[in-house]
Amino acid sequence: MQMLLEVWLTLVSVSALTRGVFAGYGLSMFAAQSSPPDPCNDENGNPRRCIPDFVNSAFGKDVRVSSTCGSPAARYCVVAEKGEDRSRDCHSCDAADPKKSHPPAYLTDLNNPHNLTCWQSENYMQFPQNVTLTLSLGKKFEVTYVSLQFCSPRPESMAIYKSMDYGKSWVPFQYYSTQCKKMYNRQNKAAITKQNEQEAICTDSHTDMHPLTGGLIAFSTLDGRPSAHDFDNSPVLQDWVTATDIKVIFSRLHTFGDENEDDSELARDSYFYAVSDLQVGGRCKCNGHASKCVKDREGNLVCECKHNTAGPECDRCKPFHYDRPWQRATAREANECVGKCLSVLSSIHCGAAAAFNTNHH
Ligand SMILES: [Ca+2]
Repeated sequence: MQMLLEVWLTLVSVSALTRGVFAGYGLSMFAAQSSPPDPCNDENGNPRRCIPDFVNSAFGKDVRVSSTCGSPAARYCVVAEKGEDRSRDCHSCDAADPKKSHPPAYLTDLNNPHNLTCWQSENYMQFPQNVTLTLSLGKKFEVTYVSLQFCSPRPESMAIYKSMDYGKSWVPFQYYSTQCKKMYNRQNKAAITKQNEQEAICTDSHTDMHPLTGGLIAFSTLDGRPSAHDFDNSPVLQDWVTATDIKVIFSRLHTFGDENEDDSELARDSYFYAVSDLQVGGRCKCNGHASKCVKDREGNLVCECKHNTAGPECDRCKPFHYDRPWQRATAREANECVGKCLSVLSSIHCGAAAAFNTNHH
């Protein structure tokens, strides 16, 4: 690494000298000649917008969960229906036995459709009790969707929240309920207009008790929002999709209405939340100035900033590059940060500093 850096610095100095006084911040030409195609610069070395790959940012991450079955071991029963008949097949959830445990890690492990692994709550955590799942993404992401695949029936009511400040404050993303007004004081399927594009809506779609297993809830953050087709020019929606943390609150269980009958214990042991896969689809937020996110020296996820930008989201200009206000890149304009270097000597200095920053992740 050290040797590479030295070679790089030497070449940069030579390149700066040969290009003379106006070479300044133009490192990009050099980069284009000596390295594989750079998503942040075109073939002529001119800066262009670049964005990290689309990923499931929940994958492999820890989810904090308020209730998990199995401590102590407990019975749970799975309901199946055959025509009019309902049968219950009972098992044991035991956190101490790997074959019978349903830990939170099963929410974000590799999702193999032929071998589903399900996190499962304790039985009958019914309204007004709730069950929460909280996921920290580690930095700002631009979230396209949040999806949950259920092993149990889907909840009768649930809400998805996001935080933009690492969990200090939360705003609603979306509500699902058969009774939007009663549960969340929202109208069912309210219209989104240009005036309220940052408003969470409540819907009774995807709240059926059936299928009893395998149901999906998928919230698409831009769906139905008027400025979605012009996302580049909509700071409101750019803000709306930005999240550092995601929280899901299961508010009310679906039941067959038998939980207060004679054999209520059996019924109650049949009602719980179970989820095989939680996904948060999106891109690491770098404002068009990085093509990937990497771990820094402290182990934090940060953008690998280009275009003379800096900060965890490439959200400011780096030192000596303040000649133009920082701006997000668009499809048309890279909006790179600019700094002048006035002499050959300072041009070497600027070039070296830029190379050092680029290499020093
Ligand atoms: Ca799983």
